[in-house]
This record gives sequence, structure tokens and C-alpha cells, in this order.
Amino acid sequence: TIVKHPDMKRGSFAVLSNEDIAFFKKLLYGRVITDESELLPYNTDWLKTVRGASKVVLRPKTTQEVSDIVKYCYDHNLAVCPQGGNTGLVGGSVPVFDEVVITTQLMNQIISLDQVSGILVCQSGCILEALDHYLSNFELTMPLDLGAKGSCQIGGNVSTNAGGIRLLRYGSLHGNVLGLEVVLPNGEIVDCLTTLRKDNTGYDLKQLFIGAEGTLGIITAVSILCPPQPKSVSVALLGCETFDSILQVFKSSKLYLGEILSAFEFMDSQSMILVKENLKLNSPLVDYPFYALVECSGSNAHHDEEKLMSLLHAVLDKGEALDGCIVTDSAKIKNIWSLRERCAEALMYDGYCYKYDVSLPLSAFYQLVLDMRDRLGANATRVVAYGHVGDGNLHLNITSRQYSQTTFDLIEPFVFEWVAKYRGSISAEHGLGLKKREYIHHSKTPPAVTLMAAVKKTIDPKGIMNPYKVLPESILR
Ligand code: FAD
Ligand code: 2HG
Ligand code: ZN
Repeated sequence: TIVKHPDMKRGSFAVLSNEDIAFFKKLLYGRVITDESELLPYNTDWLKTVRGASKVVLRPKTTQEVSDIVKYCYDHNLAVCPQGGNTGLVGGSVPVFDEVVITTQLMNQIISLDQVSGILVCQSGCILEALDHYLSNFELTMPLDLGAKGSCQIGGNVSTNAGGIRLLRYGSLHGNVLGLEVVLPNGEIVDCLTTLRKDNTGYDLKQLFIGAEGTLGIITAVSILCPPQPKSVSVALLGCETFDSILQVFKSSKLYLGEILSAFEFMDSQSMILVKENLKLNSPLVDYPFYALVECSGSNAHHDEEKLMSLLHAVLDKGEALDGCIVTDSAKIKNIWSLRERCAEALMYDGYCYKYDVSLPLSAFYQLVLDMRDRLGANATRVVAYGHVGDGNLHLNITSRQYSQTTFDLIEPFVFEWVAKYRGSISAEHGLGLKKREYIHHSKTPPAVTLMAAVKKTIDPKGIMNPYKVLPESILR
């Protein structure tokens, strides 16, 4: 169901003309899309909930081409929507009206790799999984991993400050990205593409673009620190009686696994039922109210498995888990990860998905889910919860056969007010995009939002760069 936003007004940007198209075609010979049916996937988001009406998609290959396009758009007052793999979940990656889409899909070259330091420099359109494959030739790996790895691009990851399942181990992109090259809204190229671990020479400008969701410029290249590829990986799936036991298992996992703990995820029984019903996946365990997925990665398989085994014994002995299994074979590991990583995909089979990605103190974490279930009753097909519990990040998803205004009104703003009450974040890792921007005040104070608007106006005075996203409409007027 594509939900329209009838209350939104198009900004006072120019309308694309035949002269504009002719300019783009001359600059990017054979890389300008104007055909209506070819435009459709670039106009529609992954969740199939929002759709724009762009008349043109541009496919540059070089930073200079991006700069030439953006400068032209700036001079002619044309709005722009930067797009990577279009896997974003908050309506940020597609145009709202007729913005010019600039996709980085042909900017997929690796620029350099320092095999000793693990510092990789590449164009922003490189697909995350392709980078990981490339790095595996050198016994290195990407510091982030997420379910969308087969289609999302590193530029999109940096622009959303994507978290994912390795954040617990390697930290966020604010720490791992060492440098960026960015094309500003006036077309100017800012080269901050350093490969240095330490560089305290004034303001760390790249940080502004990490998580800016394309509102401050287009990232054209990324320098990123990549850790060694773990030599051994083992995974445990545990069944628990209560959410509180999941937290106890988390505490035990940190204690028993120490530095080899590489992921700690949870699913509730409704999520497990979801992937079984909608994707026909199989779980190695019988049904439990909650599941913890614990991964450890290290350098000595024997040593790591022993540690995971002693964790399993301990949590079973203490009654923190009711059941559990350990897998070390890569096919079986993949199988267990699919149960958790394919939840987002499985939800799509229900019809419409209302998606919430929040940070909460662990003490309040699952209460939101229980309150939401009570509140929605028969107004939802499912209310499921899973997520990066090790990072305090809950993915709360609600489905119905099709979009229902009644269901939506029961969820919003209730969910954001609930999160604000516990001083949580209304967007832990997916960003604000189009869908959450009007709720920014639930997680940021008015002076903070005003300062953000001042930054936006300084860098993008005409407001052409991904308009209608991140900042609320009122603050930019
Ligand atoms: P897009 O969706 O194309 O764009 C995302 C935003 O960045 C948009 O605002 C866009 O305008 C902007 N943008 C894109 N490229 C550039 C650029 N080069 N310069 C400037 N702006 C740009 N997110 C997580 O954090 N953790 C997860 O675990 C996770 N799992 C996911 C699993 C699935 C199955 C799916 C579909 C999504 C998941 N996501 C997750 C959402 C996440 O935001 C994206 O998958 C990813 O980071 C976006 O990358 P992309 O290349 O698809 O960017
Ligand atoms: C994940 O962790 C993604 O699987 C998607 O961030 C979350 O579907 C979601 O809500
Ligand atoms: Zn996630």
C-alpha cells in the first residue's frame, strides 16, 4: 500500500525542462533514465509504502560527474534526491515529489586497500557484501553487517550511520569511518578522504555527513577501517522463558565470552512464528517465548567453542535459558542467522508494515511491546519484536493486511511519546527520513533542532539536497 502524504507541499523548486534533460544526457551519455516504467523502482521505497514522481534518474560514475550534476541543479534550482541501494526504511531514499534522483549504483570502484592497517578506500556505490567478499581475500572484513548487505551500499550505510549486527563488537561508523569525499549542494567537492587513525586538525567535518541521510551533500567516496576476518565463528541459539532471562543471558554472555562476543540479538516467539509461517524457515529449537542469538568470533576455534559451551552450561544451570544449541558449521550458522536477519523480509508478506526502530533502557525495553499489543488488540495482524538487544535497540513491527488509518492512529504518536518518557531514541539506527522527521522533538531538544537547521541552511542555503527529509517542515521555513 502506497500511503500518500496529502498535507505535504512541494517546495518552490524549478520543474525539470527538456533543456535540463539535454544537459544531463550530454554529460552522462547513456546513463540518464527517463522512461516511466524504468523510473518506478527508483521512485518506490523498499517497504513499498512511499512513492515519489521523479522524472529523471542520473547514474554518474565519477565524483566530477556528481559535482557537475549537482552544480547544475544548484544553479537551476532543481531539487535532488541521493540514492544508494534504496534499502532505507524511513522513506528517505526516494523522492517525495519530482526531485532529480542521483544514484551511486555505477560508482562501485575500490580505490585502495592498505593490507597492514586494514584501511579501505572506495567509491560510495560499492555494495556492502561485495566489499566484504573483496576484503576476505586479504583476511579482512567490514566492520558492519546487516540483513540488506546484498543491496545496500557503503555510501548509504554511512549516510544512515547504519548499525547492524556487528556494532556491539566493532562500534559505530562514527568511529570506523576515517575519511569521506563529499559533493556539497553547490557542487563543490570537499576532499576529507584521509586514511589516518589520528587527525585532530580542527572540526571533524566528516562526522556531519555520517547519518545526515543525504541532506547535506552526496558522499562520493569513503575511507574505512576494517578489522581482521575472524578465523572462527560459532553461534548459539537459546530459548528463554521471559525477557528478563534474555537480559540475564546477555550479562552472562559478556562475562563468559569477553572479547570474543560478536553479536547478541533477540527475537520474541511472535517473530519466530513470523519467519516460520511466511518464509517456511526452520528453527533447531522447539517453541519458547523468547530467543537469544549469541555469536562469538575469535582466532582459535577450539578455544572459542569451549567458551561458548561453558556459557551454554552456565545459563542452563542457572535457569536463565531453558534450552539451547551451538552450531559451528557455516551452513548451520547461516541458517540460524536467517531466522533473525530475514524478519524484515518476512513481515512484507503480511501486507502493510508499520516499522519502529527505537533505543530504550533495557529495564523498559520489552514493556513497550506488551503495551502496544494491549493497545492494538484486533487492529493488528501481528505485533512482533526483535533486535539488537546488546545495543539497547528494539525493532518493533506491526502488520495489517493493508494500511489502516485506525491502526496507524493508535500507534502514532503513542509509540514516540512512550519512548520519550523513558528518554529513549525514536530512531536508533534507521534515521528519520520522511516518516519520522516530524517526531524529532521526542528525542532532541528545541535548541538542538535549531542548531541542526542552522547547519542545514549554511551548507544547503537553497534547500535542494534531499528536501522534506530529517528536519521538520516548520523549522526550515
Ligand atoms: P539508501 O536506502 O539508498 O539511502 C538511505 C539514505 O541515505 C537516504 O536518505 C539517501 O538519500 C541517503 N544516501 C544514500 N546514498 C547516499 C550518498 N552516497 N550520499 C548521500 N546520501 C546518500 N539499518 C541498520 O542500521 N541496521 C540494520 O541491521 C539494518 N538492516 C536492514 C535489513 C533490511 C532487510 C533492510 C531492507 C534494511 C536494513 N537497514 C538496516 C536499513 C538501512 O538504513 C539500510 O539498509 C542501509 O544503511 C541503507 O543503505 P542504501 O545504500 O540502501 O541507502
Ligand atoms: C534489522 O536489524 C533491520 O533486521 C531491520 O534493522 C529492522 O525490520 C526491522 O524493523
Ligand atoms: Zn536493525
